[in-house]
Order: sequence, then C-alpha cells, then structure tokens
Amino acid sequence: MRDPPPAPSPPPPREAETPQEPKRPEEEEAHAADAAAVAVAGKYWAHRHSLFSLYDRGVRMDAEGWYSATPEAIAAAQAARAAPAGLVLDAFAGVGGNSIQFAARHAPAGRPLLVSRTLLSPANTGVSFSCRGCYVVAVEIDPRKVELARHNARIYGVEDMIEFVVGDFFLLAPYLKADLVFLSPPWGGPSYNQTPVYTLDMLKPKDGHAVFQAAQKIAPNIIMFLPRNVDISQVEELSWLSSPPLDFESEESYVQHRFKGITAYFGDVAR
Ligand code: MGP
Ligand code: SAH
Repeated sequence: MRDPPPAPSPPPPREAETPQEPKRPEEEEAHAADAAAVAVAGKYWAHRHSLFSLYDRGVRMDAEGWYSATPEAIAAAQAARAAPAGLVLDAFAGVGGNSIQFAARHAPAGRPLLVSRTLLSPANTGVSFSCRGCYVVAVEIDPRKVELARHNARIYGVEDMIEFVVGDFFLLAPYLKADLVFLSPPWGGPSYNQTPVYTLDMLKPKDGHAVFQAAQKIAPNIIMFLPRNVDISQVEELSWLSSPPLDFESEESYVQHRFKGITAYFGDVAR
C-alpha cells in the first residue's frame, strides 16, 4: 500500500524581497528582516485574509507588519467614522492596513473603489462626482514598510489617494494639518499582553500622552487603536487634555468574535 500524500503545507509567506548572494552589509540586514518575517508569519499565516482580504493578490508584509497590521474589518470600521473625502493623517502607517481602508472607505472587499476615475466626472465637465474615500497622508519611519504599504495600496486600487511620507511623526507633526489623525503606534511587540494592565507609558517610541498631544495640534478628531488590556480610564483622560474636553468613546474591536484591541474615538468621530 502506498503512503497517503503529505498534507498540503501553506506556501511560504511573501515578505519583502529577498536579496541574492553576495550580500552587502545592508543586504544582510534586509535578509535578516526577511527571515524574521517568515518566522513571525508562521503564527499569523492563518490570519492573512483577516489582515488583508486581498492577500492572495500579492499583499506583502514584514515581521512587524504581520503582528501589527490592523485587521481589515477593524480598519474598515475605524475608517467609516471619517468624513467622506476628508484629509486623514495616518501617523504610524506600517504596511498600510489603516491607510488603505481610509482611502477605500466603504468600498466592498474585492471591489476597490476606482478612486482615480471618481475624482473627475467622465466628461471632465466639473459636474459633481462621488468620492467616498479619504485623502490620506501616511507617515511611517521605516522606508521598507513604506514600499510595502505603497505596493499593498496599489493592490487595493487606492495608491492615488495616499501620499506616503518616510519620516518621524514627532518631527513632522508641527508642520501638519488634517481633519482626522489615526494613531496605531507600536505597542512594544507581541508581548504587550503579558501584563494584566497595559498603561499608556508602555507605548513606543513615546508614551500615549506625547503621541496624543502631537496629534491634537494637527486635527480636532483623533482615533487611537490600543491593546485590549489598556487602562481605559487613562485613555479617557486624554480627552481632558482639551478644554472643553473632547467627546470620547471607546469600542472593543473584534474579528470573528475574537477580541483584538480597543479603538478610542475623540472629537466628532465619537458617537
Ligand atoms: P495579537 O494579540 O498579537 O494577536 O494582536 P492575536 O492573534 O489576537 O493573539 P492571541 O492572543 O489571540 O494569540 C492582535 C492585533 O493587535 C493585531 O492584529 C494588530 O492589529 C494589533 N497589534 C498587535 N501588536 C503587537 C501591535 C503593535 O505593536 N502595534 C499596533 N499598532 N498594533 C498591534
Ligand atoms: N496600522 C498599521 C500598523 C502600525 S504598526 C497597519 O495596519 O499596517 C506601528 C508602526 O509605527 C510601525 O510600522 C513602525 O515602524 C512605525 N513607527 C515607529 N515609530 C515611528 C515614528 N516615530 N514615526 C512614524 N512611524 C513610526
């Protein structure tokens, strides 16, 4: 009797491009990052379609992207709070999970809004057009992630709606204005949930107050995506940094009944 065929194994996850031999020092560094991406992707592979429903069309990730990208359904719900055609600053854009959903706002998965066509009426007569997506400025400090995010935005058909900026949000903040700032800073890696209560001073690279205060100077409306074990009273206190205090709402964000994080809304985006 013949052995049964081996169980199908998932194809290796795509990561940032793997350099060929021989490698220069910077290529070694990139290669190490790719290896890390593959390792991390092992745990997150099963979540690939909840992170990006169009994953199979060629979405690219790196290690941090695998564990940090906002799942698409959550990012879409967050984006739905933004005003249509508003200007959104995604301060920690990563591989683009949130920027893409703000730009594609309400476009059903798999049928991305054809933004470049909706900006002009067919005859270019100046007749009103419908554009439900937001204009997004996506700031990200890691240039490799910006390339991944740009590539992913292209897959979703929204690259034209997003201005990608490689830079440090804290340095750029004084020069920026927007209708809404979206904040999903690093939580300190997957071990964020090893503590019973996550306090805002654990956010990276600066504590939650510093992040929030930088955002307040940019826009009257702020959305923050935070760990599910965050101290929610601390988060609410951020609204008191304004006078009068900003409207505040917090929401538990789920993917298929699994609790993934807390979304905090400040300003007109709070219900
Ligand atoms: P998770 O808790 O690491 O995954 O992250 P999971 O599968 O819920 O873990 P488990 O406990 O069920 O095994 C859940 C979600 O939180 C991720 O999909 C990201 O959207 C978000 N997230 C996680 N981390 C570590 C970060 C981070 O450092 N920064 C940001 N912005 N989001 C993160
Ligand atoms: N919401 C994103 C994930 C963000 S993870 C998504 O869905 O894809 C947090 C990101 O913040 C990381 O990619 C990290 O490189 C970036 N980052 C860290 N410090 C930063 C800074 N000072 N300015 C801008 N980006 C920063």
